Amino acid sequence: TFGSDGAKAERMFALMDGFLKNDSISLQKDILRHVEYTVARSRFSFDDFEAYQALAHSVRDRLIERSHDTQLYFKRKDPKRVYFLSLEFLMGRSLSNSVINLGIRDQYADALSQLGFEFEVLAEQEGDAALGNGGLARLSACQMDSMATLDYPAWGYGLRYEYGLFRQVILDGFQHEQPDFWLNFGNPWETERVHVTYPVKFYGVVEEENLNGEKRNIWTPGEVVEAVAYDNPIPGYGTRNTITLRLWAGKPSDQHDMEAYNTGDYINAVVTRQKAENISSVLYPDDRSFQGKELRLKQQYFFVSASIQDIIRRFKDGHTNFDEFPEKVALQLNDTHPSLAIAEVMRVLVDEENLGWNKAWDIACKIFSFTIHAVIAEGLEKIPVDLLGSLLPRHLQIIYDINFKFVEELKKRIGLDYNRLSRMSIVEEGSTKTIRMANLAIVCSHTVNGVSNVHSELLKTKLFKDFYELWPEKFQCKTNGVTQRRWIVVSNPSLCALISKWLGTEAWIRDVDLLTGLREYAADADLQQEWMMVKKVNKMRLAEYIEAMSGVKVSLDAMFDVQTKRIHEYKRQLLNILGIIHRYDCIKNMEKSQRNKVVPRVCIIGGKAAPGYEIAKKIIKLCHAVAEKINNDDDVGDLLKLVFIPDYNVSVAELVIPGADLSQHLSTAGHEASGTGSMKFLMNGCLLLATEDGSTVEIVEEIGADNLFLFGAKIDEVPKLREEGSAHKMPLQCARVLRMVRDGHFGFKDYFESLCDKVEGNDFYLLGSDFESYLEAQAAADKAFADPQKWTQMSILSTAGSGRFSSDRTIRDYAEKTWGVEPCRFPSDG
Ligand code: GPV
Repeated sequence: TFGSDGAKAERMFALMDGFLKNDSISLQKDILRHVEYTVARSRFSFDDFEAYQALAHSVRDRLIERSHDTQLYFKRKDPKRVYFLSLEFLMGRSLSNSVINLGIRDQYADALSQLGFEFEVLAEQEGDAALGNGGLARLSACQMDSMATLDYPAWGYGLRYEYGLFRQVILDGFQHEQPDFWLNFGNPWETERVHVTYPVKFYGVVEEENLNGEKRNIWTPGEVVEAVAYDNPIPGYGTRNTITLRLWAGKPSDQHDMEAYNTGDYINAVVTRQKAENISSVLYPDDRSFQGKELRLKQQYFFVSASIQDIIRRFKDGHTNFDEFPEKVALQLNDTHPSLAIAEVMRVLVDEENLGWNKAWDIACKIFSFTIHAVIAEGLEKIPVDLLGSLLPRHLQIIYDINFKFVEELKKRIGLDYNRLSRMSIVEEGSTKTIRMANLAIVCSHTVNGVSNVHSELLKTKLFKDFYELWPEKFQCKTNGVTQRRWIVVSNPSLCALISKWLGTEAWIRDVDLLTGLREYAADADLQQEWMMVKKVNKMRLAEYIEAMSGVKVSLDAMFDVQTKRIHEYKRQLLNILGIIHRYDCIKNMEKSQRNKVVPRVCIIGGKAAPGYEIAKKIIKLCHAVAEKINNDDDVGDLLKLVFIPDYNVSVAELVIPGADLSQHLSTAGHEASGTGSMKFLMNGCLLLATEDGSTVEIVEEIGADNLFLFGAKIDEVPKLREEGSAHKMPLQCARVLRMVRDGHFGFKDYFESLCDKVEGNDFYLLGSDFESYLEAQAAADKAFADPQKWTQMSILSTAGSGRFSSDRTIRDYAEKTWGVEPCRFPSDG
């Protein structure tokens, strides 16, 4: 290739006229060239969507230049790289984020307006890349942005699902799921790497062979699927570095089934081959629950195997000695989903590289780190041994071997404490024998991370207590964070401009701790005035959206009160709805003359329920039933509105979060590992109403308990309250509200019965016992909102205190304390 031939490369680069230019005329030319040659619209009749496509392609060209520079530079410097393995990435849209990180948003806006287009309008044409479920998946996306911005030599690896997270459609108040075929109109951001492909093996048999006196395991697969790489550029902000998110898709393999062609059944052979593509076709929509499906296990191994092969190929391109592997490679496991990587690395090192077990294990233990997002043991992945043994026979053997050696070692350390040994074993004996993936990950990883302080403590004292006692040094905390690039700069441009104006610099976009500089102006009347204006503009945008979606007109003077996140019992959207019914009931029963004291509210709820999660679906229906009643009650008018925002996703979040006055985070204490939505609201100057759970505890440390509304049982009070069970008195107001639901005040009384039963039964999530405290916090919020100055000051202090919750801080911490990687910055000023 000419890459090695300097003179030839120089000449070609000269022919290309150097890098692409970013002045207005060059941008216009590039966009038009893509209209003509990429989108292929005749000169020139093209609509907004086609203009978006051409625009996106011109941005991609610039991203590709930077990716090339970055990868060549990494190759030359050969730093230790970190590989972030995750089955889910919730990227959302790429256009605005890309041009902002490239530093050419204004140039593009100008070029487009010269062509008669508006940047914002074209940006709205883009669909979301929703290759994930919720918090865990969006965290991966934020962390990719931070890894790029902080110049870490990082790669993301995942699966290129053809169908992302289902679209939520509401019919008659019920959730329906529709497929998200997001690739229908093409994906201008990705590049298919037709030559970056690897065979991934499944099924078959393992036989022991004796090769010159050495025993070796030979795995003859029953099926081979080819993995092909699709690269998605992730540009850093204020740097030329652009890293890659490499997603794998299934392709039929040439090695597979050639026999079938020879038997004459040509048509069937082709059809069978086509099935290979199914492997990456659809994202599992079940958040936090483990289903044990074969296809899911196939997906996990498929992306893990392709990624490991890719990583080893890159390592071998320049290194021959595997002793250097841990100096060049850090593998981060995003939850247990990719933890088969451990068995796969062992298989490759032992069976293919012939390193011998001990050496291979030594290497494996130096490269893996593991972050767990779960709080309770019930949700942890346990793979039935039968399933694993049939799909991946060699991996099952390897896991048994790992476990055997681990348990032997353990016996030496702790003696024959069989209870403890069986709790810690990677293999769980029982009616169905299973592999505990979290135990496998802990045994092999050098670091086990929790995602907030309280979560990390919980791992040490409850979930993985036995392991903590054995290896206290493995356990770390990496409190989650979100990227201020997307959650302020992209989604809230007016707030972004206001912050930069008052801080006198845009440096906070890379150095978020500078936001604390806003504290000194929190009481400044001018800033407060401007701050309120920004919120108003964002509320206006949101109000327009609400009206378009639901037909409900909302007043901008009302408090916009938002709870958006996946629907889960532990997140207690039901508590919110019961509180709204209570509010409605109070207004109805109030003297007319008293009503002017009521702080008007627009309650906004949004989020998807897993398709098989009945209770969550009932909560969505209840929300609609209550909304129907309230919104059509002229007697209540603007004092109270309730709207459900359908199909909550990243781009809807970008609209909703800046427009919120108050946001609710109601998890029963001890159930939310961290929570990251709250951080986005906090950055946008939105006040929180929350339980003292997950990362909220740390938010309180940063902004002070006076600047948010806390309520409810604390983490250590929960077990006792549960023990007392239904013995604790159901507060009257709560009972009254439930009675209204049971009596059919909102229709569908039979359908809602089981929801009410849960609260009035054992009330596992403590809605009853937290109810009064919840109402008090709501009253405190009303009172604060009635005083705009006070409210605005609290709002400014929220943004000012949000710096700690940037994913930049999280990623720097990972790089320094877990991965041992250093920045590797392409030498230029971005
Ligand atoms: I386990 N999380 C998630 O989104 N999906 C899961 O399957 C599991 C956890 C979430 C946690 O619930 C949040 O508290 C946390 O902020 C987020 O992961 C990122 O760590």
